[in-house]
Amino acid sequence: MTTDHPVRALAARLRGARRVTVLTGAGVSAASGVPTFRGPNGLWRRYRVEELATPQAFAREPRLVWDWYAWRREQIAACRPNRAHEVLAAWSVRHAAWRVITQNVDDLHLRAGTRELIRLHGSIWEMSCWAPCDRAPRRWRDERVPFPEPLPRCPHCAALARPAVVWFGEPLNARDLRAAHEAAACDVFIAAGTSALVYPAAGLIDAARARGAFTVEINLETTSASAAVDVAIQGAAEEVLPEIEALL
Ligand code: BV8
Ligand code: ZN
Repeated sequence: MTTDHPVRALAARLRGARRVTVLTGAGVSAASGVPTFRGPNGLWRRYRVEELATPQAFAREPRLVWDWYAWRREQIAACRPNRAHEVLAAWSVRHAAWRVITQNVDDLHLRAGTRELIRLHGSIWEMSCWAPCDRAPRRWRDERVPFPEPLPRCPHCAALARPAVVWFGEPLNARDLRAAHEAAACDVFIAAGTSALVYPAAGLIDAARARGAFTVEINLETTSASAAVDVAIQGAAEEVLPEIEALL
């Protein structure tokens, strides 16, 4: 349960803020049933990162990596946006200068109607050509669950298709990263549902503080960012965000 005071203080600060940016991680999708990465039943618990979310793993064992992503797609296909996604989407519609930056690849922010969403790690619902060929678009949407074939192919050159997500060791899209850093120049920066372990996304918290933002964390537990933010609110994003919204 959240203590009342920090939530009220944050709501008061948001009422006067022109620019607000929220960085989300797997914790905001947990209430929708999407497994987190490092929590008690986290995805990485059962798999080792280097086994799955790297280009080397895909080159070595594309079938194993696609089995994992196909399983995650099936999990996520049954999930709906929760109250955390809905509040953030409402903020992005009501305030032109309020932004959501997400590390999540489940597209639940999109499905909730979030405007100007900045997706740092891509989408599990999009593909790109593994070759890559120059005839395929940089990425295309493919929401088939389950896949008709175990190894999806590029429709333009028949090479393997890959999930259009950013794997460990791969650079983030320069345009997305630039948009995220521009959004870090804000009055209030909220890190919600992230363990703040993955860079460069986690570095946005420091970037926001360096630009004078009031920084906030909303998380069930203490993370590596908790000591660095101005206010760490211990609570569930799907409870705290609606509480704040009710005070705006
Ligand atoms: C890059 C897509 C360079 C794939 C993902 C050593 C030190 C520092 C950095 C590095 C290092 N060694 C390597 C690096 C770089 C590496 C990195 O940061 N590694 C970490 C692990 C140390 N980063 C990279 O490789 C990045 N690329 O640096 O490239 C480069 C430059 C030029 C040229 C070549 C290369 C790429 C990183 C992107 C990796 N891809 N995802 C996929 O999803 O399959 S990251 C993956 O982790 C997900 O996107 C996830 O979102 C992200 C972060 O995890 P979280 O979202 O925070 O989720 P987590 O489970 O960890 O935490 C959930 C939190 O929610 C918990 O705190 C929990 O308490 C809380 N919670 C739970 N329920 C709730 C809740 N909170 C509130 N309410 C609730 N209800
Ligand atoms: Zn191709």
